[in-house]
Amino acid sequence: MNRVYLALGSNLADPLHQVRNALDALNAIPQTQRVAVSSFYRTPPYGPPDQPDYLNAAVALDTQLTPEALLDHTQRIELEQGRVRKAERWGPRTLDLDIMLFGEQVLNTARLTVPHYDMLNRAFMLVPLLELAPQARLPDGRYLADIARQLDCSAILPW
Ligand code: PH2
Ligand code: MG
Ligand code: MG
Repeated sequence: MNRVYLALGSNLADPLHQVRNALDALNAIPQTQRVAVSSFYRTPPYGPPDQPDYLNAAVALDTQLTPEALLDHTQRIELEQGRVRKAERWGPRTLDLDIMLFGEQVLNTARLTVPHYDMLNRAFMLVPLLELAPQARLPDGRYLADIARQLDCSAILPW
């Protein structure tokens, strides 16, 4: 069994509806229990500025699935909720489900980089995760709270 932290993001097609649907869908993943859900945050876009603000949140799961099997489910849920992959980097999306941490595992495969490759630069990922797990650490032992302290978290507001 591994404790997993997912980042949820949405800035199209009624983000609150998207995230609520996603939480229901996450509940139905086999061999997986949803342990906790963070508050919902309103965050300015990181990347191209000409897009709506995001709803961001974090979810803790306990799973017996492999990382790839869990990724199959999160990608299926993204597609079921109308996700269309576009060329634009960091562009708007109906639903983004990213694996931030998967137990203490470090993965660098064609499909998956864990810990999430850019989470240490993203207050919109760290603030919700730290709400669920203030003591959370990277596989190398560093505390995420220490990293978040270096970031500007002032634009991470309640939804
Ligand atoms: N996701 C992105 C790009 N930019 N900005 C915010 N505020 N929140 C996100 O979830 C986000 C983003 C690509 O995954
Ligand atoms: Mg993402
Ligand atoms: Mg993603």
